[in-house]
Amino acid sequence: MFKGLRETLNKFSQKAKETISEKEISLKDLKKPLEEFNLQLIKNNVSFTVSEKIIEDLTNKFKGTKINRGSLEVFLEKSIRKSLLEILNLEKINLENFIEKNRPALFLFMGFNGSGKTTTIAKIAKKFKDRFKIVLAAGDTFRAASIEQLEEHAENLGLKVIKQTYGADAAAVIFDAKKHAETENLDLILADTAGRAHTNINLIGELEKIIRVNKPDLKILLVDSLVGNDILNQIEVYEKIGFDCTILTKTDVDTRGGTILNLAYLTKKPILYLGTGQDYKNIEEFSAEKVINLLLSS
Ligand SMILES: Nc1nc2c(ncn2[C@@H]2O[C@H](COP(=O)(O)OP(=O)(O)OP(=O)(O)O)[C@@H](O)[C@H]2O)c(=O)[nH]1
Ligand SMILES: [Mg+2]
Repeated sequence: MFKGLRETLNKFSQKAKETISEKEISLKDLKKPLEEFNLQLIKNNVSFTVSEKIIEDLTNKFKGTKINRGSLEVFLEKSIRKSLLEILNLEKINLENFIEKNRPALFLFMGFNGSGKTTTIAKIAKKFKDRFKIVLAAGDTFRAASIEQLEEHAENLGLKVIKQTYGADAAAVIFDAKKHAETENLDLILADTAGRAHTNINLIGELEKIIRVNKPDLKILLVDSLVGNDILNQIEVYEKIGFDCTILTKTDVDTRGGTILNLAYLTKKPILYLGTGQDYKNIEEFSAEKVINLLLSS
């Protein structure tokens, strides 16, 4: 996970030490290593705004001080750790308490095509199904085979799916699921939606209707780790609709790693989970400390 970013962070202080021969190091000696560091961050998908913040943090730490060459590595690691913590230290949501408080809680999964909505619904259902009574809502009435895909997961997990036909009003499907959960005294509704691409204005309108009609308790935005620069556009689209928190998927297949920093810094919203593979068990709770320790490990 986060391989490229991890190597970049790891190598930076090492490289800085190698490049600089002075005994006492000040900011001007670090100019070149910092430039190279910035470039590497960007190469590993860290967006310009975020890399700028990290470089600026380091520069500010160094301003007006001279560091002994021997303590440079420790100094830089500490400074980077602090900068990363500022980015990743997001508000937390305790989902179990949240579900208890909002029973039946409606979670709405949103995100671009292929971002991992349907798979993540199944992973979360599996995680919570022994503790809570769950129903799935087939709110993607648009993409071919999407209902069958959700039904297959439901069958594997022994859960019920509320569905209509393709082309049906997604808001109505989710409304039915909500009513079902209320009558059956269930705890949690996990609602799938169709993948949104920016050109699909009508699908965005559909999403807005789903929200207006069903007032989800939690609107979750799914982002694929491989999204690259398009993350800015995706966040912009969903900020218009509104979302409460995010899930970063496919961290297992992303060799760069910068997306997690972008997601945290650009949304400032809780990251609930990281997707770490295609199996139901491949989902990990997000923890800033864990991610930072991993990023700074060799
Ligand atoms: N390696 C890996 N693959 C994942 C992960 N999450 C989802 N996938 C895969 O990504 C592909 C798309 O996942 P879906 O869950 O269908 O995505 P979706 O957002 O529902 O897609 P649409 O319904 O088409 O918008 C599937 O092949 C999943 O198995 C993950 O964390 N790691
Ligand atoms: Mg889907």
